[in-house]
Order: sequence, then structure tokens, then C-alpha cells
Amino acid sequence: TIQKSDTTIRMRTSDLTTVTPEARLELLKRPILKSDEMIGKVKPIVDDVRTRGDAALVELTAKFDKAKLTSTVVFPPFAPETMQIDPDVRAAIDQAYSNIHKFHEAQLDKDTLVVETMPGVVCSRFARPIRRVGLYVPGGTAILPSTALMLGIPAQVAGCKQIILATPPRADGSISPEVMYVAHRVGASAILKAGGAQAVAALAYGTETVPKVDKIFGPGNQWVTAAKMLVQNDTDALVSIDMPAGPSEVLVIADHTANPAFVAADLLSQAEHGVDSQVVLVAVNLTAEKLADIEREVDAQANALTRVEIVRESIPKSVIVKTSSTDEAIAFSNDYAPEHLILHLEDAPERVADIDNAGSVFVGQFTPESCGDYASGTNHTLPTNGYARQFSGVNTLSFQKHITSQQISSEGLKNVGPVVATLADCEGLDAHANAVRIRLRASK
Ligand code: HSO
Ligand code: ZN
Repeated sequence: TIQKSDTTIRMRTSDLTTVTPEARLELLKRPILKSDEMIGKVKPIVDDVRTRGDAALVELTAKFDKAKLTSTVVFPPFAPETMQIDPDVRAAIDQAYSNIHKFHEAQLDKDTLVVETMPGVVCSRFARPIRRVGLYVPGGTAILPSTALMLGIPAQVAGCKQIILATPPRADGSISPEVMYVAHRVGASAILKAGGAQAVAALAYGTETVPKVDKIFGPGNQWVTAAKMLVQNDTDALVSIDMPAGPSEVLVIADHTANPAFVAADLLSQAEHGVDSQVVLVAVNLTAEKLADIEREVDAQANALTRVEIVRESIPKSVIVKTSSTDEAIAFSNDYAPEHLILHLEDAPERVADIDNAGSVFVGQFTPESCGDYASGTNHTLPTNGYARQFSGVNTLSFQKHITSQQISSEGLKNVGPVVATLADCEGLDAHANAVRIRLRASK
């Protein structure tokens, strides 16, 4: 009946074998982020916090989060009553912590790289932690202890000296006890009870009570993202950011071996994040019957979700892209550069070698994205909006930087010195050439 088809939660469909090149490009696009416009909007907020510090923070937190606080910062030890959580949740957090810690500890760069490029010319490189980091954990209606784990654990593993966790408070001024517990586990040195652009500004410039940081991490809405981009460009703030962020995304590639219910569940786990979630299913030679099964599952499973109203908006914006081969599907995915890529393919493990652009890959039918979102060990802070072409997801190295060093013996200087002097002469930089020649003369 008409009424039934009106309310069906259904994706759009497109066919790669027949689309024009222009239409294919259109399929690769994300919603426009309007970053210029947003940067203009956040600037007054950022300026206010920079110039008026804590007073501005307290006012803005009252205005945006409805929380009346006299101080927006909490230092450890955190009161046990602020960390009281369900024992099952606590055990789950502890297991997730352990897995994420294992995977991120293995990434730690502990070794000094040493290369003798010419006899007596020794070059090396070693890593050091970024001293002070700010971790933004989004708030709103959802609580995201998982994001606190994903940012806090690599910071802790890298050995960052100061870890400031910022998250918007609830109207009563409190932070969810799950996030508080994670802050405690990752050794946070302070919690900033603020969100949005005001939190980013406080982290970037510091206030009377909020310590200034050197790098700001974490996902957030467009206010948070715009503020991160703004402070990153301010040489007074002297702060860097992890990556630009856009709405979360998944691209699922499914062939005839795919289980329709599993595929639908994966699409919906992304769709429930927000109305602007990007969800793409690339169908490799699926029969009309199999596609109909997937669509039926999407609708049925969607209607059973507590967040069905969000999914009702995000799923109709999502698209099923039909292709005739796995090669074509992977080529499309590499062009799209999804944040998450799930392979429901017969030869999924072998196909990983063909993936050039993706934030994180989920291989085979028993590997839902949810596992990476929470607990398997990989990080869930990943590049969106096509930035997987040039950015890695957050990892332990995101919290370290490398210092190079060299030591040259008098013999080494005899080897490399003349090369340097010639190049310095060529650039007309006499003092550079002198710094070498003065030594070569002295050691004759
Ligand atoms: N899929 C989200 C992360 C997340 N999922 C948090 C559940 N909680 C962005 O990668
Ligand atoms: Zn998720």
C-alpha cells in the first residue's frame, strides 16, 4: 500500500556500470562543510575565551550547556563518587582498555634510528612525547567513554606529561561517571568541563586555571572542528591538531557471499551516529533478490532501534552503488577514501592488499565496525571526508614527534665538509661555507 512504502526506511540506488563520469564524481562527494562560514561563527567565542579566560568559559558553559559552574576544571585525584559505574560496564571498559593499550603500546617508537651516511657522519632520529595534549570528548545526549579511551590511551602510552580531557558537562555540572573513570585510568592531569569552541580555545591558549596544551585531538561537531582549524592557524596559540573532521562514514563492499542481515546491521551502526552520517553500500554483482533482502533487513532492523528517528534521516541520504566486479568496487572505494571500510567478500583477506585509501578496514563477515569502535584494539578516531587519502587515524605516533641528531668526527668532516662548502658557495652563503672551512683548516 502507499502508506507502507512511504514509511519504508530505504537507501537510494545507483549503478556504476551505467553512470556518467559526472554522476560517478557526485557519488564520491560528501556534504559541503562550509568551514569558512563556521570559522567566522566560532571566532568571537574563541577570542572571548582567549581574552577573558575563565570568566568567559564559565559564562559560555552556562549559556551553551546550561551548567552553572564556579570552576570548569577538576584535578585528580578524582572523587570516587564521580566515577561510580555499573560493574559490567567497568569490566567492559577494563577489557577494552587492555586491548587498546596492547595495540597502541606496540606502536610506540622507542628505538633510536642510527645511519652512518659517510664514514664519520652519523645521523640519528629518536621520538619524544608531545608534552601537553588536549583530548576533546564530545558530549550532547550521548556519552562517549570509548572516545576518551581512544584518545587517552595513546597519550598515556606515548608518555605525554599533561593530558587534559575536555568534555561538555551535563546541566547539573557533572561529567558522566564512565568518562570520569576512563579519565582516571588514562592518568588525565585535568578535566575541563567545557565543550564546543570555548573548550578548544581554553586548551589552545590556556586560562587562569586551564593549562595550555601543544596539540588538540578528538572528534566534534562543526563548532569544535572550526575552532580547531582556527587555533591551528594562530601562531600565538602555537598549537597543532590531529586532523580536520567531518561526519562519520562507512563504506561496505558486499558480494554474493555476504549475509544480508550482517550487511544491514553494519550500515545501520553507522547511520545511527547522526543525521549526516555517510553510508555507502557497494554491491558486487548482487542478484535483485539479495539486494531486496538487504533492503528489507535495513528497514526491519532500523525500525527496532531506539535511534530510529536519526536513521530515518540518514538512511534515505545513503546510497547503494551497484558494480559488476570486486575490482571495480575497490577502485570506487579507493576513490571515495572512506573512514571505515567493511569487506563482506568471499576473498576479503586477500583483497586488503588492494586497499589504498581508508581510515580502517574490517575484514570478513565476522568483523563488524563496532568492534573497532569500542574494544578490539584499533583506534576509532579516523580521517573522514576523504582525508583518508593523506591522513592516518589517531595512533601512538600522533602523540610523539621525532628529533633528528647528528655527530660528525673530524674524519667525517673531511668527507662531507667539501660538499657542504661547495653547496654553500653555490647559494652565496659565505658564513655557512666558513663554518666548515674554519674547522677543516684547524684539523690539518
Ligand atoms: N564510529 C565512531 C566511533 C564510535 N562509535 C564511538 C561508537 N562510539 C566514529 O569512528
Ligand atoms: Zn560508531
